[in-house]
Amino acid sequence: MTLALLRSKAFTTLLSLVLLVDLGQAIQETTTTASTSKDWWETAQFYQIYPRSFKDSDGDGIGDLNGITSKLEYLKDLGVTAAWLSPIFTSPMVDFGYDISDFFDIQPEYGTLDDFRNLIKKANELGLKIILDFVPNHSSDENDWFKKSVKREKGYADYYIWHDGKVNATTGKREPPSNWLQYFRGSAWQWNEERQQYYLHQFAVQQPDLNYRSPDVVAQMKRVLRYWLNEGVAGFRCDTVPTLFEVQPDADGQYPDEAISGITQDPDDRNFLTAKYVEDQPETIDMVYQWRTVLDDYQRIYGGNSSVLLIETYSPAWYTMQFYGNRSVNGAHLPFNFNFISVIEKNGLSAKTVQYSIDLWLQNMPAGRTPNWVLGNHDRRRAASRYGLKHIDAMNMLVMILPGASVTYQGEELGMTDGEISWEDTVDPWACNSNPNIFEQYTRDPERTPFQWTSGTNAGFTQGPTTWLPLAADYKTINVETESAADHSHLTIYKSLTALRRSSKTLQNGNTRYKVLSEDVFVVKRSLSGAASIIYVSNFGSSTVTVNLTEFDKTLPASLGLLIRSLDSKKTDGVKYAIGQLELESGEALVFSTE
Ligand SMILES: *[C@@H]1O[C@H](CO)[C@@H](O)[C@H](O)[C@H]1NC(C)=O
Ligand SMILES: *[C@@H]1O[C@H](CO)[C@@H](O)[C@H](O)[C@H]1NC(C)=O
Ligand SMILES: *[C@@H]1O[C@H](CO)[C@@H](O)[C@H](O)[C@H]1NC(C)=O
Ligand SMILES: CC(=O)N[C@H]1CO[C@H](CO)[C@@H](O)[C@@H]1O
Ligand SMILES: [Ca+2]
Ligand SMILES: [Ca+2]
Repeated sequence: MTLALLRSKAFTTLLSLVLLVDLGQAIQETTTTASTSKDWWETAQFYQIYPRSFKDSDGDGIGDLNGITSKLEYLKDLGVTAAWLSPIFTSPMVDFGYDISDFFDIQPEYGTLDDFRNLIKKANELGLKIILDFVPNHSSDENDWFKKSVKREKGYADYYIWHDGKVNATTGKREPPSNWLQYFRGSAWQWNEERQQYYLHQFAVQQPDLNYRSPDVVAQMKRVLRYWLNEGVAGFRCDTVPTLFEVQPDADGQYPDEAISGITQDPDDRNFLTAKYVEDQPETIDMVYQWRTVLDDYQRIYGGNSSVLLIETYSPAWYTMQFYGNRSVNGAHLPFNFNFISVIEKNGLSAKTVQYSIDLWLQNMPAGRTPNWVLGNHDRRRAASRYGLKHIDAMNMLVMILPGASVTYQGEELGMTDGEISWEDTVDPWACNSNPNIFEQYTRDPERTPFQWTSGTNAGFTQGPTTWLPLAADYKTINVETESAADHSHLTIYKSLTALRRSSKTLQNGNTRYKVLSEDVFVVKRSLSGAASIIYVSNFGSSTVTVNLTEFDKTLPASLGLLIRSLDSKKTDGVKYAIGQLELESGEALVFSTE
């Protein structure tokens, strides 16, 4: 789905090429800068909150800010560094907050500005950072800017991308300016009766694209950033960045048509066409550099910690890596790395696809930048459903053992799986714009079901009688209450990992080596001179195997102390295991120390 599918052809071609060469034989080694003074975000665990589904405080069945505030202690206890909140701004909720009608205020059903200030205050007290979603590509059609633009009011006439369209020589009828398609199915152009022009919307009809070729828009969006920095946020996660700019019209004022991609036969599906003219334009990279300057200037003037820019992009590496900046300019701190989602979705989970996903990032990343690892978000089926519940610990371990920052989508720490949502209960516009036969291909509702706090009524998400989406079926066993009480659970494993990441200089600053060891087994070693090494080993296959870890690294001691083990592992924490003949069951994942 989404942008990744569009790229999937490129990915598959690349991947099959690489897999022909047996990567399993090669040991990949990365030397990270052994600097001991890393900034907070360079080793951070980010945690994504989908506010609508996190915690309801007033019984209306919809999550809200006071709900989040009441659960900040949970995040502290979990050991994460910063939480990023999906949009909380005023919105008609056509795309559940990604259609913003006022970038400077809070959606009433989520709370008020005072509630937000209270949330920030409590987070500061706990030493947690709060990051907001910045949705720069479009606003809601109910935004005052759009209403003024429709009326061609002074200063707003060019805020959006307007066009007269074309006249069909045969029929004499007006047609859209180009064949471009929106993400949520159908034309990306919508006729506006009042202004007598088409406007561009790369997402829903109610999400008109802002015109970044207008200096007023550029200035306005920087104002948005400064406004929330003033409210004490620690940075922004920028939504759907590659769609920011489109190609400029030609000398006659016309936009070029996209070619047919050959990926799907469905002419309403965005993937029916290429996205050469509507994504990955060079101007977009420069705009991100400009936003970074806004953040850096703010810190220079007002002091305090650095605030971060996290970028959402499913674009190919050659484009994505430019967001980091170049030799003379800083860009985003972390362009999100979705390889563990995209590559594995396309090619399945195996030691080789894990290795390939890591290579694809580390081998393309510019020198001196910080890697990051993402397992999921509110647009993708839940990690435990995609990888299989038995591999969720292995994947949570992986993203925290690898160098750099990691990102957790709410519920991944519990092993939450997708909910089953009928067509009748479906609310996601992407699915609703399709039909009862194919909606499951598009719907993003299953990964947005309410967070599971307890095994009680409505999973403790709300005191009220209803929830905005039905609960996932597994809430009686997969929830915070049950997993906290257990000696060993996905949650306790997750907490051990964040604790290790915080305490281990090796994980923060060490070198990284990794290898496919036998068909199904993947191993990572982090090492730092003068400190214990950390070894991660995981069996992604379906049968028990015995491996010899000295084949991977001859300098390892004959036995290693077990620090953390996956849920079903029958080994014992704290015990030393001989690594010459280490038996690993299917799905077993272990974290060892050389001490
Ligand atoms: C003009 O309209 C006709 C009839 O609907 C259609 O077949 C043709 O493709 C259109 N031409 C262009 C250039 O879109
Ligand atoms: C870096 O990016 C800036 C801003 O886009 C550009 O002006 C400059 O030429 C680039 N420098 C290099 C070395 O690529
Ligand atoms: C900066 O971040 C650190 C680590 O999270 C925190 O302890 C400190 O209070 C922050 N300083 C300011 C000025 O916010
Ligand atoms: C992961 C993510 O944030 N996806 C969002 C990308 O942008 C569109 C439009 O704003 C949203 O619908 C997605 O949820
Ligand atoms: Ca509520
Ligand atoms: Ca755009």
